[in-house]
Amino acid sequence: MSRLVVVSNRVAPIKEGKAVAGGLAVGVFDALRDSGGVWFGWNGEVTSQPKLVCETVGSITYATIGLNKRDYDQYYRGFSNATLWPIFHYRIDLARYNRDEYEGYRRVNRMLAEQLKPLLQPDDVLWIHDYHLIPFAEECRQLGIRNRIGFFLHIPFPAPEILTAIPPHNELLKTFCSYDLIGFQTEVDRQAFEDYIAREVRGLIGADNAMTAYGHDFRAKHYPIGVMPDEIRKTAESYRGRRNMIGRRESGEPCETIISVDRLDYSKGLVERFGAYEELLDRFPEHRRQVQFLQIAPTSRSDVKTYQHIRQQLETQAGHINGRYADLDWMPLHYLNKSHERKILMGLFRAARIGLVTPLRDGMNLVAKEYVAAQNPDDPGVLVLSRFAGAARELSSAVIVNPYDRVGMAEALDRALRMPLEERKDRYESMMRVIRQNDLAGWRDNFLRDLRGPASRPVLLRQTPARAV
Ligand code: GDG
Repeated sequence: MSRLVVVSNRVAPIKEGKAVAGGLAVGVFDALRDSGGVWFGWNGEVTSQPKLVCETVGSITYATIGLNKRDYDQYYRGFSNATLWPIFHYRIDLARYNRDEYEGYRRVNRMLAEQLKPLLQPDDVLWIHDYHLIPFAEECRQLGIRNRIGFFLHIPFPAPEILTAIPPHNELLKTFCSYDLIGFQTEVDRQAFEDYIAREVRGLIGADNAMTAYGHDFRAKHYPIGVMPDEIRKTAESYRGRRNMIGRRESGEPCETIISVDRLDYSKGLVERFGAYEELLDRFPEHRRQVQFLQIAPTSRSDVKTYQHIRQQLETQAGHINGRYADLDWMPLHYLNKSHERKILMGLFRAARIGLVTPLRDGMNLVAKEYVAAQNPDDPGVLVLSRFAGAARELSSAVIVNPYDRVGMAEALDRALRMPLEERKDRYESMMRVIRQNDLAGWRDNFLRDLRGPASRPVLLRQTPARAV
């Protein structure tokens, strides 16, 4: 089997024999170990003199490099996280566009491709991850790299009307079409991409996910990312930590727990969620003192301005809810900005009666799948899930909510808190069937099988006339 070369914005620091952290790292790690290969990307450091460092552990070489301050500001904080992230999450209102930052984004992609080139062998297969690296294949082609290159987008792909708000959208999408295979989380995302290719570029849409645009033949398909349900269940079962931290009031009397775990990000809908919880306590007084809400939200991208703003907003809201409802022995809302060990999270998921996952937009949302996989099959909790999470396409047996509907979310929480055991079990079993079917290994193997398979030969099915501008 040909070697695999994985390129992602950040490379997870992995040492042999040690547990690896998140879902993506585990999925990619197993594929790299099986075929041998290279994991290449930014080491997370900002330094004046970046230097490529290669470290080989077993069959995997970790090749990492720092970024200088200008590259970090323009490529990472700028175009990636202040333009692409908000626009791909439908938040044009939070996006800014700066031409220098876009130039920086292109420059860093070129620099990364140049650094990777000497490490490549002729039959290596390259798998590039996420929105930071959209032009990466184009830069590789410019350098004469002819290897098979695939890309997986972890975040949503927006409808063309939103995407075209990015001034160089055409140039950006042209570079996107240099990949041999483009993977999306859901069919909705793939369809949005196809709409752009058909309407804006007059590309050719063929059978079997094949497309031709800007003179390139490629395929675009959806591959929903999954989790490892058995590992999660074992971890959750074995967690014997401070179980009393949830499920009890100070007085020792039992109460139900609602849990949410998200990076502190405006796309995750935390402000709307806090509002819905307040509405629950307001509208359904019988739940007061009987329920507590645990929100774990480790900070992320704290040097991007919009992230500082949302943090202040949430602190005010949390203080307001606790000030209004807390009692001597009952704190309605526990809001923690710290990250926690994975085994603690899985144990908390299992102990919580409700998993509340309500992003305003999310590529997939692994927390939704992790919460379900961690449950006790004999007494499972209820997943309350936003219709705007990619996971809602598969987990249709969750209680599906619209995160913009504060009262509707409060009613859904009330319903979930009262849900009888039989209904909870039915919903859990139906969700587990999907979670097992589309697990993390399946996601990775399906993508790599298609990437290593025969090259795309598009058949013309439809070509849309050019739009009047
Ligand atoms: C992007 C897309 C897509 C969270 N807090 C802690 C912690 N986590 C873990 C969760 C979960 C992961 O981080 C978060 O994954 P999500 O999928 O929920 O969200 P993003 O970080 O935005 O990920 C998303 C994903 O890529 C994969 O394709 O699903 O749509 O936005 O695994 O459990 N882990 C630990 N401590 C924490 O405090 N250990």
